[in-house]
Amino acid sequence: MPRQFFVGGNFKMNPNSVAEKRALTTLLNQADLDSSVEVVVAPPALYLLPLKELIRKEIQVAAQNCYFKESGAFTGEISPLQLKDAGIPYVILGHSERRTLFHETSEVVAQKTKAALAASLSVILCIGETLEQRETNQTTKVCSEQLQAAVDLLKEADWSKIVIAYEPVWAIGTGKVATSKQAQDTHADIRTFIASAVSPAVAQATRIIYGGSVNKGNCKELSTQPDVDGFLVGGASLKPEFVDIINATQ
Ligand code: G2H
Repeated sequence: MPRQFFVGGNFKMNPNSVAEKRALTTLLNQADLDSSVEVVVAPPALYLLPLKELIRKEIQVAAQNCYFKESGAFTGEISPLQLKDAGIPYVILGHSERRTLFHETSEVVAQKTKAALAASLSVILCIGETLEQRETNQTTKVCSEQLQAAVDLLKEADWSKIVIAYEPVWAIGTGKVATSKQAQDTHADIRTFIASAVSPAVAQATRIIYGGSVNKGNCKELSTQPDVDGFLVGGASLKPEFVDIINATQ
C-alpha cells in the first residue's frame, strides 16, 4: 500500500501573538489543500486548544512535546493523557532543539514515545545527525542509535502510530537544506534499519518525513524521492508558502 504523504508544521515558539496565530489559521482554512495529504500543525501548548477549535477539521493539531508520567509534581510539563483528554491526536518528540537545549537523551525520548502511544497518541519521532557526525560518516549510525532506544521499548504494532522525522541538525533553521540525494539516501538507510530492527512490513509502512529548511523552492524535488514521505516544516510553516509545501506532490 502506498504511504500517505504527511506534512507537519512545527511552529516552535511562534507566533508571538494571538492575532498572528489567527492570521495563520485563516490562511490555512481558506487555502486549496491537496486532500490526499495528511496535514498536522504543532503550535505552542498555550494555543493547542484554541487552534483545534479554529482550524478546519481536516488539519490535525499536535503538541511539540510531552512528559512520560501520567500526572503529578512535574512543574511545567504536560502528560500524554492530558493531551489525549484535550482531543490532541499527535505529539512531536525528540526534536533536536529538545535534545540539545533541554538535554533529552534518546532513552528519555523513547520513554516519552512509549507513554504517548500508551495514551493512544500518534508520535512524530525526530532523529538526525550533527554536521560533524555527517562529515565523519556517522549519519546512519547516529540515526540508528536514536531509533534503537525506541525499538527497545516498543512493540511491533506500536510503529503504526509513529511518523519518523529525519531532521539533520545542520539543516534546521539554517537555510541549508539537505540535497534530495542526501535525504533519499538517509531515508533509505533508516528504512533498512527499521526492516532489520523491527520488521520489513513496518519498514515498508512507516512514513519517513524530512525536516530542515524545507521551503516552497525545494519541496517539490525532495517530494519526488521514493523514501521521502513528507515534511516537517519549521520557519516556512509560519508563511503562506506552507500551502505550497502541503501541495508539493501535485
Ligand atoms: C526543523 C524544522 C522543523 P526549519 O526543526 O522541525 O525547522 O524548517 O525551520 O528548519
